[in-house]
Amino acid sequence: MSRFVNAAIGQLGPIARHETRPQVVQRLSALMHQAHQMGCDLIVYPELALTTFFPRWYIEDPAELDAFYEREMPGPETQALFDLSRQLGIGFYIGYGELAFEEGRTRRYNTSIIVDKRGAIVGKYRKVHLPGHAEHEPWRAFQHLEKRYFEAGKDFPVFHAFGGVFGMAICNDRRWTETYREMGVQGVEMILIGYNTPVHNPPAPEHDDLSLFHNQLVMQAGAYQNGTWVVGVAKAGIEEGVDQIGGSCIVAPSGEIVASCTTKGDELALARCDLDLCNSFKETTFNFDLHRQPEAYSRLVARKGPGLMADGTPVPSPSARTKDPS
Ligand code: CDT
Repeated sequence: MSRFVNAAIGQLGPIARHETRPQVVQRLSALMHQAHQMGCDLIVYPELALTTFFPRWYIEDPAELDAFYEREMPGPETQALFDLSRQLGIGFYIGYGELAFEEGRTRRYNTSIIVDKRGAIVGKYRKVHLPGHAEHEPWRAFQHLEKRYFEAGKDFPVFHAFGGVFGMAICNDRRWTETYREMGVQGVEMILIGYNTPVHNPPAPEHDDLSLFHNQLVMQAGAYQNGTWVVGVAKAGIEEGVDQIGGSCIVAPSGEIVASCTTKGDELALARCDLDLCNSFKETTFNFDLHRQPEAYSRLVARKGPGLMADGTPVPSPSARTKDPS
């Protein structure tokens, strides 16, 4: 049996700070038209795909900050993309800054949605792993203020869409084993991930040369270890002076990359993804019901970090560790 989903990567090049939603929606629409012409069921866009990656700035004026968020989805400036989706019969994933009013106050999330071929939202996800920092750190070449500008999401739901089980993650989430496993135990067959990843990470410049390697490493491992497709999509190129990686790709449940972008601009890449390719992984090596041992994993949810060692003593922080003189 085969269940094919023709999936397109809708990679974006940079979005300047002055670019408007209608301008961006036009670029997204051009990619959607191309994907439709290529017979795609689904196009995947990046994280925060409607604006520049604004957490790189410390913004003090609340009105200026709020302008980067969507109050409704679809809203007046994004409705055209939903209309095109319905007209062409193609679904999409997109990331955006969400401004919500919940439990008596305004909340901000780094959010993504899956939209089906009729232009209807079938799933929403709020980024769980928010990287960076909450306070202004002027020593950095640029800020990464996601911890200031967003609240963390609380779970990794999966959704029935495109004839299979779909999940979502956003950028930094893709580096965490737990992201994939949480959806893996819900039977996920395709995980859609948008990202904005600067080549340079100010606290760890020694990782800069490895940024593309790490991008592939985590998505390939996540796909294989959970027997799922993974579609990773960048906003790439030099955006407001910050160089962001490309490396958008589609990873099969085998862990193999089957399609990838080659530029750092607006670019389409596609693959014919058979969701039933997940089966042999989910039924053999990663048959969770047969082989997982949750009773041995209790620390995973009981604590955040190293905590105590088996003998009850605290684990020293990495930088406090000294070599045993013996
Ligand atoms: N957008 C986002 O989550 N970016 C982070 C940069 C962190 S620096 C390693 C990422 O994990 O790609």
